[in-house]
Amino acid sequence: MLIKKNNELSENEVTDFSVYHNRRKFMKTAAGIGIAAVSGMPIIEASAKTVSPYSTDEKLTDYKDITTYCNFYEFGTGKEDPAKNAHTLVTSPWDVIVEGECEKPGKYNLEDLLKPVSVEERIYRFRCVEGWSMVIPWMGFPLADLIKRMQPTSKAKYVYFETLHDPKQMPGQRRAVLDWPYVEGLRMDEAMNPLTLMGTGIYGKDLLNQNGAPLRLVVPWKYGFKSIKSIAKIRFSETQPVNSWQKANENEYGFFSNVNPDVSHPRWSQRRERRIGEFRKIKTQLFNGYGEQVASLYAGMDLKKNF
Ligand SMILES: Nc1nc2c(c(=O)[nH]1)N[C@H]1C(S)=C(S)[C@@H](COP(=O)(O)O)O[C@H]1N2
Ligand SMILES: [Mo]
Repeated sequence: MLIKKNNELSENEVTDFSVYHNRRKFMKTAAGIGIAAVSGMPIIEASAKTVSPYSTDEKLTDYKDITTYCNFYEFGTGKEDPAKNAHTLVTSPWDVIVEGECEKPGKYNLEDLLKPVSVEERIYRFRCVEGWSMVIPWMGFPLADLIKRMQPTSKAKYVYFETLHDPKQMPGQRRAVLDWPYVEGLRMDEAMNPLTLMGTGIYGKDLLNQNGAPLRLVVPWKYGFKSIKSIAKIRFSETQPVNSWQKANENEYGFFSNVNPDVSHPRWSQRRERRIGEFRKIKTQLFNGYGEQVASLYAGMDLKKNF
């Protein structure tokens, strides 16, 4: 079962950066030697190939910060609420309903859904619309792998996602903070982009409930709220879905929500961001720095209108 790949590190290894980085270096070198021994290639060149071209080498955010400074309104609106409250969520067994415009709709057990995928590590910048950011070593697989298996029809123009709706397990859903369940959507080309991940873990371990276990979306060039947690339903649709934050306030939150320092939130600037764990602010980059991979998706679009 490939989801186990997330469990390679023990708890105390995970909290220690140097061990984590050394292990990564060791893995790279070991893989490099293996390839070099077979092919006679220089070790450095061979080992470089084992690093995901999509990963940033910026300083990682602390595991503790990633798992205690969270947004997950199903477990409260405070940043520290999800880590305290999310233990009531039962993530195994877990089903994902796939429906709409595809050839393989159905109710899938998560283990079956994950069996054919290979989980890999991707270190991404993650920018929240509120102005903070993190650098997170995700475990996951490209959403495109899952979409292809579901064989979307030619009518499938968007992919819609829904979080589990169960106020017994998610006490925040007893209050009308948002229109539950939390929903999100991507245009098909955004969903198929190789950067878009289905996240299953962080720092080589399975996701904790507060980070969206057992399965969440990770879209690194968009504001954090697009990365919907604890996904229980996926629908292929012909029409553009309305996401939760858009429903809550369409003047402040749009469908695309691409990270863009030139488009202010009506109540604050998006020019700068604070990395969690650091004090200084840094400049926010267009598409969160992933323009090379995704700018072409929006060619000819007015990004001020399509915010
Ligand atoms: N179901 C659900 N998904 C959600 C949210 C939420 O409240 N509910 N919050 C979003 C927001 S605003 C952000 S910034 C990220 C936060 O992810 P993290 O807490 O794992 O860093 O999750 C997103 N996904
Ligand atoms: Mo957010």
